[in-house]
Amino acid sequence: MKLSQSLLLLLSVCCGADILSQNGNTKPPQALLPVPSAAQMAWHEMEMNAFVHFTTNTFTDLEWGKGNESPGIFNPSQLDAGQWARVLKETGFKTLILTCKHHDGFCLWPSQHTEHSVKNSSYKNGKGDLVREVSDACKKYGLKFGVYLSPWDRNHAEYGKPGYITYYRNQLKELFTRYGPVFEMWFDGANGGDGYYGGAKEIRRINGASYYEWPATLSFVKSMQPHVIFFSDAGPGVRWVGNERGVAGETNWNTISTDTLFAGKAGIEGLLNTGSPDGNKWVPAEVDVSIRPGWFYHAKEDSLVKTPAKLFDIYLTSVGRGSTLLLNIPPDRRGLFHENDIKALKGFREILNKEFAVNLAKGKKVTASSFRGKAKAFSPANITDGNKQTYWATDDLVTNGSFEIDLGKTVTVKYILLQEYIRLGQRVKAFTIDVWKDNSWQKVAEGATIGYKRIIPVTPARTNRIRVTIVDAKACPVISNAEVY
Ligand code: FUL
Repeated sequence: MKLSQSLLLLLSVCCGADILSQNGNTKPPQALLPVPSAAQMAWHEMEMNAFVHFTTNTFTDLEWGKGNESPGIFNPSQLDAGQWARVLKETGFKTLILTCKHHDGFCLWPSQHTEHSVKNSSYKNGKGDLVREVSDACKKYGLKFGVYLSPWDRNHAEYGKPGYITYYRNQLKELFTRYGPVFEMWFDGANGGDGYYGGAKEIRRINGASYYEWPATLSFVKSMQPHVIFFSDAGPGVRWVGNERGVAGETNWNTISTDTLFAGKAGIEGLLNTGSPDGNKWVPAEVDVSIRPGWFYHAKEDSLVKTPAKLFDIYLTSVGRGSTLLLNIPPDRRGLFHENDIKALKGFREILNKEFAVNLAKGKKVTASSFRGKAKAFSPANITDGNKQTYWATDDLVTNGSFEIDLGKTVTVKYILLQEYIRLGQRVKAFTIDVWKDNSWQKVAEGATIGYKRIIPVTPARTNRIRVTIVDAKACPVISNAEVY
């Protein structure tokens, strides 16, 4: 080791931050656990996913089918899964999650374990397989495919008894071995109550914490497809956001302790909405919301499709708060996305394209209160370089600091977008944003968490400089990106 290197090493140790490696280079910050898995990281980057609710409910006008529906009523006249996938692709969605079986128990694929499926429907004279058509359409349009298989089954005679668990796993086996990769598996929290149950027509209650033997079921699915992400209130892949209005917590931690959580547990909505800063697992919130009041298509809701402006608001309270949006678009009785829904999706896309047309911070000069080991690898220039793999970081003991973006000219600013490099954990606990105006810094926003992505709308301000201050963080801040619109 050269003298200068030993001096540097000594200095950094004396300062309480051993951030130099043997060769004198500054080491990157250590990961602050928990951190996302590779599959969770890919899920964060999807940002916009689509849900498709379709079953006999579409033909009975119900939201929760009772389980006594005749399969014969399922008869979409012009079904075109290619239309769904094309519209979703064109409007910026990355995936499609299909209700292969909802609470009524009707299966959209010809399962060999029940008669309550498309094989006894009028659709294609019983020769149809919707799961096949939808997974094929997803492949054709480059969308990832996901499945919803309701644990609660109001049709099945053995629901509530051990035999149903075997049935449920047999169905998972069909879905996970026949249709190619499944990126996400949805386990709904609505469980137990009255139903047809093979003709018993009674109320059946189950213990949500133990009945389904989830650990064994999940390992069984993982043995078939190791990369699948599991959604439920308790994850383990992603968690419910605690409401169906499209709103993630303004403070939104990707971390939560799941020890006492299970799907459907009452009274946990608040916790699911915000997560917890000291949570011991990485289980980010997914924002599921429907484009219509109901999850299934009802003609009487044709005039109640959410407007493009409302969808944009939801985007800001989901993706803009570090979550992933899961927007439901229910096909109508023809088996097509309705014209009004398509119009709303296209209008939503136009707003996104317009509001986020030009990133005013791209490639602009950034200075910071300090940066890690004064090394270029961690310099504030990484924040505007357009590369999400590079980041600004401070020394280990420095858990606050600020950076300033020089926009080069005076412009009108409406949104500031920030991203932490979450591969090293979620860190920021408090931040403020100021704009330079009338020869002083003026605070335009403050918040707690940033996470994968935070988009902060501000009252439009004319300025040429923006300052972001990390007021407090769990460990040295690690910021990969800032954009200004
Ligand atoms: C809920 C279900 O009961 C709704 O019908 C819908 O599927 C929604 C996504 O989850 O818990």
